[in-house]
Amino acid sequence: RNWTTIKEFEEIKFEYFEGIAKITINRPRYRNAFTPDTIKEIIESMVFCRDSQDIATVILTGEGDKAFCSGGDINVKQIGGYIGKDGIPRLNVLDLQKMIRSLPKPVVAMVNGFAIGGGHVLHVVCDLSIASENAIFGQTGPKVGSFDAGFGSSYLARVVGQKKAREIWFLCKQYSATEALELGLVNTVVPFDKLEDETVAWCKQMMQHSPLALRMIKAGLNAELDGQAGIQELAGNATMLYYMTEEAHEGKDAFLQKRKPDFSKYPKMP
Ligand code: 2NE
Repeated sequence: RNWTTIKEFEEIKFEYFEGIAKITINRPRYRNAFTPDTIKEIIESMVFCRDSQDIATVILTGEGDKAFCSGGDINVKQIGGYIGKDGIPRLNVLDLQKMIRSLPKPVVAMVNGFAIGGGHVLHVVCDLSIASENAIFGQTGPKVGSFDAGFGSSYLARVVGQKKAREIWFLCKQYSATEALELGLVNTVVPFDKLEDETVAWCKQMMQHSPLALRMIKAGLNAELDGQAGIQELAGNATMLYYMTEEAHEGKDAFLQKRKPDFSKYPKMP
């Protein structure tokens, strides 16, 4: 498959192929652990994906055959958070989690090995997860002095249920791809050498469908869980659709033409 580079980064690869963007965490030396700079680069790529007319779906993955992502890079964890090039401690992976959830296009985790700690949370918040047979899943926070009590816990519980979510966090065990499939934590499991083909096939199938329909479904599924922030997102989509109607333009045109708007001609749908 001929992926072309969209932009060169230091800690990720950002590539394109036939409507699909692929973001690859490129730190195999550290099992694709992320630093604040890795996350900044992914966020920049996600903004590009959101705005691009040529991109319909996004794949998030890790370089190599060992790890999808092993969470925050413990080497740069300091008092108050993870330290990047600017020397400021932060936990900007939370911004990325929100961004993945609100990106108005499907984001697919292509889990090619360990999805551990904050790396596990990243696949959890993706819309779909396609795993290779060698993938291993788990949280480590309570073992290494961390936790994610946000999406990493509450959304996980929505996916696997309360008991299992508590087990995953309290015991910090590792789960095979087969176990993850049984838990509903991933959508399918394939041999490693079929992982990209399968993931691209899922993306291509979604790309045959109405992007607006997928966008609304994603926003609706989020809204049920995300309180006012979720409703805001769903409502933003409703506003976008409203702006596509003549009725909305009548209001705007009347203001600019300094006349009273006439909304009487627009249908009052049952
Ligand atoms: C991922 C795992 C299970 C892989 O094990 P294995 O045996 O395949 O590899 P190994 O030898 O442990 O790792 C290879 C190299 O990668 C580094 C290791 O230190 C090792 O380096 P060397 O010994 O060769 O020098 N490495 C692996 N993960 C790293 C990491 N996260 N940061 C820095 N270096 C890392 C195994 O490596 C593992 O359990 N890794 C640690 C996973 C972990 O605890 N991650 C942090 C969780 S907390 C978090 O991510 C988080 C959160 O809880 C809340 C919010 C945000 C983030």
